Amino acid sequence: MLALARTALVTAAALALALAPAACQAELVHLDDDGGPGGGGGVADPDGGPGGGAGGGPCSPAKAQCNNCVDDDEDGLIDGDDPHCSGPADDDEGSFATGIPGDNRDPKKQDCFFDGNSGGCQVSTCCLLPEPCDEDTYGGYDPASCDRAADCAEECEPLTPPGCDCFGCCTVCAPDTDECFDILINPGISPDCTALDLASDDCVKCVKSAGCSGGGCDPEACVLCPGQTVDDLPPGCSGQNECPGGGSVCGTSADCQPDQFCSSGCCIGSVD
Ligand SMILES: [Ca+2]
Ligand SMILES: [Ca+2]
Ligand SMILES: [Ca+2]
Repeated sequence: MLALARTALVTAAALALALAPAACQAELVHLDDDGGPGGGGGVADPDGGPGGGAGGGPCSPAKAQCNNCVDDDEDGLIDGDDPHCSGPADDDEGSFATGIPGDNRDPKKQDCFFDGNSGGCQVSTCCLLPEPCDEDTYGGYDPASCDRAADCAEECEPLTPPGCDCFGCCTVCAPDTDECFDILINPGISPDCTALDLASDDCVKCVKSAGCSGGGCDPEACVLCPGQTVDDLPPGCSGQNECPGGGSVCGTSADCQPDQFCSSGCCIGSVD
């Protein structure tokens, strides 16, 4: 009898765990609808790059769109709170493009998405997509390259926001509905995807790499996903977010170390 009760308890616990992700989504609080889709933004600096210092540190009007203290696309989320901002050098707050010339455009190979360049350690795009992978579009599937994701960790994990893997597979939550999806945000893969239309086929759904990650996001554990603010956290968090791995909580980049960037409420590293 005791054994039977114990089995039932374990089964109930397993069931609760299995149901947890769905419950999380259902309980998410909707954001204020005070922003609306913005008209502006989304255009990269025509002369190629952000002016006045691309690195982290406190926002200033001379810096790139994602670190200029302004809600460029008028969606209610400023700079690192905006899911379209991959880092302080990202000069395009209105889309998942980075506004950095030549950055992250390869549909077949993915490198560290958050280091502001293409190259370095790479995995096949198919490592990050559900099977079966369309190899005509995304190139050959090299399982060995998936294992090499861990080689990127030392360099890339410090630059990767919570909720994303190193290659730009991120749990992005729509600012207007707070519905969340795992999206490969690389504009080479999802060129027409924006946070306003995450459910569409324009936003290619992905499977995160286990080998290289900025840490998971989970509002139930008070860790914000890209696109969320503390207003989206459950009451138990008391309006305060937490960061994976004991990282530093921030409101803006001014709360972080001089070379860091505040992304979804957590200080992350940045590159110049
Ligand atoms: Ca901005
Ligand atoms: Ca914004
Ligand atoms: Ca962007």
